[in-house]
Amino acid sequence: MHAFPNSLTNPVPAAAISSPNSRRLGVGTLTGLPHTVTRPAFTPRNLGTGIVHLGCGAFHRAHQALVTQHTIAATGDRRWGIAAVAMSRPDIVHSLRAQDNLYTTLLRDGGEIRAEVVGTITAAVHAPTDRIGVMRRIADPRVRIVTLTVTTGGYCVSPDTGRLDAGSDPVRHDLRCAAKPCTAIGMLVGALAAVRRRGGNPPVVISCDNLSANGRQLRGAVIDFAALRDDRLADWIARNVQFPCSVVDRIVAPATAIDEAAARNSLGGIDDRAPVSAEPFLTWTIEDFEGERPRWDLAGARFVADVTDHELAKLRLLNGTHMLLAYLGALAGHATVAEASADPELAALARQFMLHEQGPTLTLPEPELRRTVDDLLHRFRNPAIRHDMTRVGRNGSGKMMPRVTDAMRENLAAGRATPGAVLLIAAWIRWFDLCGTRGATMEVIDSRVEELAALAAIPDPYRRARAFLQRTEIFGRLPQLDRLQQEVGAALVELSQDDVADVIRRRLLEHPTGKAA
Ligand code: CS2
Repeated sequence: MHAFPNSLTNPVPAAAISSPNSRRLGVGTLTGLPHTVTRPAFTPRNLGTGIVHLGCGAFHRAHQALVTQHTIAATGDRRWGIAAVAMSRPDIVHSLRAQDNLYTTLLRDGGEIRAEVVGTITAAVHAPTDRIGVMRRIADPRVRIVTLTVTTGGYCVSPDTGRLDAGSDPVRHDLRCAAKPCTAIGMLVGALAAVRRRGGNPPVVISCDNLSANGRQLRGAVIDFAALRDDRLADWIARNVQFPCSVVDRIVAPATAIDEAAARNSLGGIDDRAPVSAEPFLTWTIEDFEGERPRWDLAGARFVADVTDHELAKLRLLNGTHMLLAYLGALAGHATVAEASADPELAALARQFMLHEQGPTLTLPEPELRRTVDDLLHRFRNPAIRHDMTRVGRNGSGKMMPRVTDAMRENLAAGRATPGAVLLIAAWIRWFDLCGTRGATMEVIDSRVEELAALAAIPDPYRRARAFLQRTEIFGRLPQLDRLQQEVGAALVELSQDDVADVIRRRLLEHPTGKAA
């Protein structure tokens, strides 16, 4: 039986083949690139497609697509090309197709750039205009792995219940139009239903997003969605489909005109309209699973029995501190994480926050914690990565719990003070006051922006602090609410009156080690 009706399975147009004279990156220009540029060690056109990736953003292209390239180079196993699916905007699809799906990764450390042309993308697909094509590809028996970077919102999970948000508009749409879903969850369920009808093993589905227990959240959302269509399908997915958790760590900044210029320079004058820029650091930890997979472990990834400790350390040390630097850094007038972490007060606060607030909630031994903190501060300071505050600070309401307040709750229960988390929360609230005012550089992008802006309008800072802190869907259930209200309220007053540097200096002196006062 055909997985999808034939009339609807229009093949995605083949990538445009560039002419040998083109000044644009493509198969025809690959051989003439300067020897300093690393090229695929295989012929890109000879790859099969064993992976479908949903969310063809810079993060995927600077990470998984590159690791897969190194894996294919190490093993010669040509089955693992990637059909990369853009979930919303078509620009990246157009750019990739115009250059035979090739693009450059620029690994930047200060002034140093290492350029590598990546050739693992076998097809660039635009989901909104080819939803059936996406499902057809996922259901293809040669596809053994589906990976996702669709951001937190893409999982359609309600923060209140941790299960599928069945009442949200996109989910309701996908339940009505099962044949043409718009969400990643709807597409996965549609494709898995086709695999079940066809028979044979389903692909393994791996989340690469920055969520806690990302595989389990994804599994829950997919099974909940399937159950709303057909209980037997939900049951089949629960028994047959593996959703390992995975943790990716690489700081990737969105590409700008500067990156295009840097790519052209590295490629000896050849244009690349889809370069990605990232730091050299990279880790990828994947919960082990049954079945075929590329030997990503030969190219820097790790398969482990359980990713939990690694995930907590990454979310709390790196991502939590990113939030601290973004919210306070923007209030101090810094435009990027690199600028903020070169500021002595902010750097001292970030170090204290990691060592004495986030660190004690993790299983990392002290010397490893210290090493990780030093490395992170070095990574944050990388001036070549323009990680702007609005981007790092976006969707704070969805990031607070896993990155900040879960640890804060543990600290309070253990009698440890939480001055960094208090300042972080106060600075985030302050963004709502300042956003849109004259001279403010930050922009609040948040799925709850309207309701939170209404809370931010409460004139009394202590009442305002309480109104925020009571939002359990953002912070979880916080203990010692009266004390926290006083602390966040006082921080709000100080941040509205004084320089950020003075506020930090005063508070660092009050709690020099973050221990309970
Ligand atoms: C950042 C992450 O924007 C953010 O939330 O904290 O994208 C961060 O750069 C990556 O998780 C690094 O691995």
